[in-house]
Amino acid sequence: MAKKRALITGITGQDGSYLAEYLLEQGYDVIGMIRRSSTVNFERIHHIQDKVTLVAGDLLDEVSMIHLLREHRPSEVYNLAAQSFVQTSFSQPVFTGEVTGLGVTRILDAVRVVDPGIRFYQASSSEMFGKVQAVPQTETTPFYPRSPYGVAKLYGHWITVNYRESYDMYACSGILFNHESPRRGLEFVTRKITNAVARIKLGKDKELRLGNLDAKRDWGYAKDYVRAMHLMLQQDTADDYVVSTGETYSVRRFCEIAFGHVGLNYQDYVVIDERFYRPAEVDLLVGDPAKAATKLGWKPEVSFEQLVTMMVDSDLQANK
Ligand code: NAP
Ligand code: F7E
Repeated sequence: MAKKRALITGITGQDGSYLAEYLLEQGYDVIGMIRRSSTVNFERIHHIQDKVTLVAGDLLDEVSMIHLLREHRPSEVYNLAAQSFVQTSFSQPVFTGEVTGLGVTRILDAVRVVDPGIRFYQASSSEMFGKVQAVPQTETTPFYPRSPYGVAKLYGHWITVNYRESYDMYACSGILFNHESPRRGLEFVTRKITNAVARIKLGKDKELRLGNLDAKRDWGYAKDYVRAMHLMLQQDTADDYVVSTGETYSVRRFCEIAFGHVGLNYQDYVVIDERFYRPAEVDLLVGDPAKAATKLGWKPEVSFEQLVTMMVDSDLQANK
């Protein structure tokens, strides 16, 4: 049987790197779309660089994606690329809309033009629930985004549904709740905390400046979540799924566990800094993963405490 071939946009990101590893393990040919930059940023994929094919393309440029789809003919496309940082979306709302929102139309349309039989995964987000209209959030909970990022993701979600319904494409939207790992970008609160804990423990820093400690998130492990992406594209029909743990914890609790893991009290080091507050906040997210469990047979394997301590341990090693 011919090898399956997948294209991943955003392969240099946290999820892209884990998904590439997972698909290689499943025997796929993996094509990774990377955007041109003056310096390479392959930190997350350097260990698999010789096993994947990296090709240039950009979500801002539909023609680049038509060319690479024609040349490489994947059977599955995972659209993970995005301007993914909520805080930045407030200062760069138009750019975020171009990449995170309209970018989805560009790649979906490139797929439609080249081969509408290609299976498509869109990286949608719990940020679409924003000011939540029900607890816990399910696939049928009404959306109420609270940032330009959330608004852009909502556009990406609905254009995916629209292409599925208009052109009979196998297009899925994975509504993923926050997922973290030692590869998480340093600007996101979890990694910011675990990196600071390591640096403080090693005597390299003295304090950690944070914003809203009372925000609650449903935090899972990125490596668990990429399995769900793959499962969504292996079903008889395309559909949308919430992927989450079903548990929620505050940023404060994350700090407590992370500092506690190295024998410190977060209250001695965390300083509240207004600069890290957002113009509009998402106070509480908690997803109901029942549909993913029943229909995909998916469940998370790493607990919240395991995730926090894994990230602290990794940052202790990296900062030595
Ligand atoms: P990430 O680490 O920020 O990675 C984003 C990726 O997108 C990077 O590879 C980046 O490339 C690429 N990219 C950005 N702009 C691009 C453009 N114009 N053209 C092509 N590539 C571009 O994000 P992540 O945490 O892995 O998340 C993956 C996806 O899931 C994102 O769409 C994110 O919005 C979504 N999501 C994430 C979470 C989460 O908790 N992690 C939850 C729900 C949804 P560079 O390396 O060149 O910057
Ligand atoms: O913030 C609060 C902040 O930036 C989490 C992205 O992957 O998940 C992510 O978006 C919470 C917020 O992630 C700081 O106000 C407090 O309430 O880690 P974050 P996010 O905004 O939830 C969703 C699902 C995505 O789709 C996104 O792509 O933590 N918080 N103090 C802080 N956050 C940051 N970054 N920095 C602080 O100092």
